[in-house]
Amino acid sequence: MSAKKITEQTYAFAKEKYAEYGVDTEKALRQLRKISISIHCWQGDDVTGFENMGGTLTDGGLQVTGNHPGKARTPDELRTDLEKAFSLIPGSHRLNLHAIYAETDGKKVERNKIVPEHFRNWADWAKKNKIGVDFNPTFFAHKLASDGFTLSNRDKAIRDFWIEHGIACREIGEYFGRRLGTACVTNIWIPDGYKDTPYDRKAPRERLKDSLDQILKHKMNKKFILDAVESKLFGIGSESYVAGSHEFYLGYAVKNNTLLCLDTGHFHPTETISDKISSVLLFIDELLLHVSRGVRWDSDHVVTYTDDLRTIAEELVRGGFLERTHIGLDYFDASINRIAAWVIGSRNLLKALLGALLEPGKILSDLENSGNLTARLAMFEEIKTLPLGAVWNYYCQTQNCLSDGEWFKEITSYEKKIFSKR
Ligand code: RNT
Ligand code: ZN
Repeated sequence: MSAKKITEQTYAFAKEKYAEYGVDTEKALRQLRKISISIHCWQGDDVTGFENMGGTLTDGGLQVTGNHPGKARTPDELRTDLEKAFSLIPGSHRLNLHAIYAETDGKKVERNKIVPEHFRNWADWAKKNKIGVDFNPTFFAHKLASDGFTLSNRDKAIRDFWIEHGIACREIGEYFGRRLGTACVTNIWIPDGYKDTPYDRKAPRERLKDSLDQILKHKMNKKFILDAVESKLFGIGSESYVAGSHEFYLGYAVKNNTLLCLDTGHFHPTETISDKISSVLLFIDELLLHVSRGVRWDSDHVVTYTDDLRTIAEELVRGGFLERTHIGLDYFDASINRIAAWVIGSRNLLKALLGALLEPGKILSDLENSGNLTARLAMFEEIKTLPLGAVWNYYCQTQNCLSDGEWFKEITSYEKKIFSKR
């Protein structure tokens, strides 16, 4: 039997099996097709960007480790690698870009002076490939971030530089939204904080609030740009205090009607963001997720198919939150093939979402509401081994994408053909 036929037949059996639980697999696949995840460009070059071509990440609290060959060194290399990754991820997805990926034609352009023109190649490429773009100002890897403070710096000149950068980036976000006809989520994350215990926790937060107010003062059309703010608990060099904490940004987002970004790595190690989703969405309109995987700390490992990931997906589906949530990936592992890293994380995220869409929600909620908690537990455990893989592979096939067991061969041959020459 051909591989295609096997996939179709195993799907047919899986469909029947799910139907026994009242689950319509066709409906789940239609819903999955509508989900676009925002794939982070920075996995392709270890968060280096093009300001200092051939360089590495310095100054500002992010750490990439590993030296697997094949790192993209130029915008064209990065785009070619992204095309390969996109071709191995079923469905249509978005690209998440950072300001340091500006193309300035070899000229040194300060971050507070970047303009949409520096992103024209990206926009052309996205348009051609029918990909929406999300954007991020880069408040790290810069000499004016080297004392650990940007928007909350006590030096007004430094603060102003970063405020100007934030404003410039919103213009660029709006440009992407207009050109591509899909709102560009423009997310602010800053590394600001202290390595050791501060005396004054208040002043940096007051300055941060004021800087954000200045950046976001100019109202822009939400059809083109959606502003988001991202908190953090600690970072490298900011172990004791981070100005932009969770409470800070939750309050900021509620008060100023911005999106809130929850990064899975930015909380205490036993704290999960899945439990936060249904709370914060009672008070804010839309959410941005940075799906990552911390190992012991915010280590930004490639997203794997963990309980943590599945619970996030389940919360989004059960709560009916998919429409109000922008799902992005955020990790960087330089010790393995970078295209595979994109593909593995993205496919896992989609698989988790498919699993959540295939939950027998009616049965589970009836059991819960009738107080039959023993049967609820039994059902939770039983459905873990339903044939999700068969539905997933069928989905890949219908999206003209290679299924599990097939896609990795493409990575091996790309590595031989392209990476070996870099
Ligand atoms: C850092 C934040 C932030 C970055 C990217 C590169 O801890 O998670 O989102 O990872 O902007
Ligand atoms: Zn993040």
